[in-house]
Amino acid sequence: MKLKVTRNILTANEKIAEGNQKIFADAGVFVLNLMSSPGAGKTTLLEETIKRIKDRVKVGVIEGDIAGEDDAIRIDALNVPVVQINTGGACHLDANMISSVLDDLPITALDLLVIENVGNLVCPAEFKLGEQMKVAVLSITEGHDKPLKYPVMFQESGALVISKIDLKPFLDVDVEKIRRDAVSLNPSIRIFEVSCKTGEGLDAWVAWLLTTIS
Ligand SMILES: Nc1nc2c(ncn2[C@@H]2O[C@H](COP(=O)(O)OP(=O)(O)O)[C@@H](O)[C@H]2O)c(=O)[nH]1
Ligand SMILES: [Mg+2]
Repeated sequence: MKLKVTRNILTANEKIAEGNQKIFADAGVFVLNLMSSPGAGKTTLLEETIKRIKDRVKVGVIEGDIAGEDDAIRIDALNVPVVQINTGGACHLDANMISSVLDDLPITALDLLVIENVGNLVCPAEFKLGEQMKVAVLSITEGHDKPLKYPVMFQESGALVISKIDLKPFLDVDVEKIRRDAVSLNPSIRIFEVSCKTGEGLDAWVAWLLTTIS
């Protein structure tokens, strides 16, 4: 019975996600769903990415958090349109939450809409929002065992950003294993190693992003 209920929820979500997808396609905006566990560096990556592309690409952001407006305030400081969703307890965004804020963004004027999902390595990957692509961020402080322990996010994502590589000297982490396991789960996944602290790897990530959304 519980399984059936879960399936019904996912089916209902998918219908709304299809509606969102059509709105995004009609508006000509590329939508990216950014996912990771809390603190992996999603907002920092988004800030550094926006700084590098905002002269060339019109970017908008939807921030998802259980509570608080901190991330929206950080993005607002970069002068790009941003809406904060507070899920009030839910550990992921769903398509209905996205649908309900679309009127608050200038969708037709945007080239790229990034949705920063609620920090969680499990649930966000299971709920389609109407995005064209999911991107997973995994910081090396989380350990190299995470792709195989939490496979769905890595299977669903078009790209994996391995973040905080400036911390490598301080950790016993096998970054090659993260790469190997991510590819074993998803042979077509694109992998980037970045540090938002030193800027290492950001050029390659930004170049790929610009090509992907154009
Ligand atoms: N050393 C280091 N710290 C980082 C890096 N990226 C983010 N952080 C730090 O990680 C913490 C969480 O970052 P945040 O972007 O808020 O993560 P989010 O919860 O995934 O959005 C903050 O203290 C950031 O300064 C990085 O590349 N290197
Ligand atoms: Mg954040």
